[in-house]
Amino acid sequence: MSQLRIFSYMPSARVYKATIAARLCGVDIEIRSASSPDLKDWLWDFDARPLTEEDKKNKANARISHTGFKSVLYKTDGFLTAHPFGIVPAAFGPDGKVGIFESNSIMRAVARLGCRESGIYGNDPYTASRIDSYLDASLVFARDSQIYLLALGNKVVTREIYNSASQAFGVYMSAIDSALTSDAAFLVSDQVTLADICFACEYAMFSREAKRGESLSGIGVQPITSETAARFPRAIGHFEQLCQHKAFSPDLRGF
Ligand SMILES: N[C@@H](CCC(=O)N[C@@H](CS)C(=O)NCC(=O)O)C(=O)O
Repeated sequence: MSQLRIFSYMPSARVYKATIAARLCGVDIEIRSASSPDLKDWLWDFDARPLTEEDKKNKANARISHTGFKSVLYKTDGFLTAHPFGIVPAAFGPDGKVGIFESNSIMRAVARLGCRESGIYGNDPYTASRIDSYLDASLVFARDSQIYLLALGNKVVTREIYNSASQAFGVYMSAIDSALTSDAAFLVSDQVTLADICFACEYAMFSREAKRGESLSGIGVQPITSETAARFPRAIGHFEQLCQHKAFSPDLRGF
């Protein structure tokens, strides 16, 4: 039996946070997934699976979606007890009772389950807390990033949403860039930590905006990431190096 089960759509850079961490600290994760459009045809549960005709008749599980999905989603009571916010990625402990939500917390769970010597969650309370600081700051950026990416995907992006995402991206990337001074190879310590994993996955997710050139030119703007290597050379250099790392490359090679 795996140590952690994650239910999500795939591909998902949110899930990559956990899979990269798992490679670094030796945790066995099971991933149950389908493509994002197909997840509406799945039962959202610890024992997630494609819906049967019988499941579709059970309206008690039919819930109004709220973020990133437009249709009804079939979430069981057990799923919502374990996951009160009803979102994916949704991780579960082996008995299916303990739900862990938010991709950063799922990644933390992996680090806690894994071998401590890996050092990916720091080796003392100060370093671990500094890693948490990066994860919290990344989640603040991720909120603006998600609003922008969903608006682009739904072809409803406005100048206001674009400007807000652009500002959030600038603040986030400036901080990452300035943390990576010439003698700092990683964000927090002298090795890869959850802070680096989170940054790499958030940047990978955000960079998908460049694929929505049509929606962006429709409001007369360029992708926010178009000048990014010149604006944030150390942050982008770090991202590129992480993409080559053997724990990251199976997931992030394509970025
Ligand atoms: N900040 C969360 C974001 C998760 C999230 O917003 N998930 C959305 C899909 S992108 C969801 O599951 N929505 C379920 C619904 O709409 O009911 C994370 O990093 O895990």
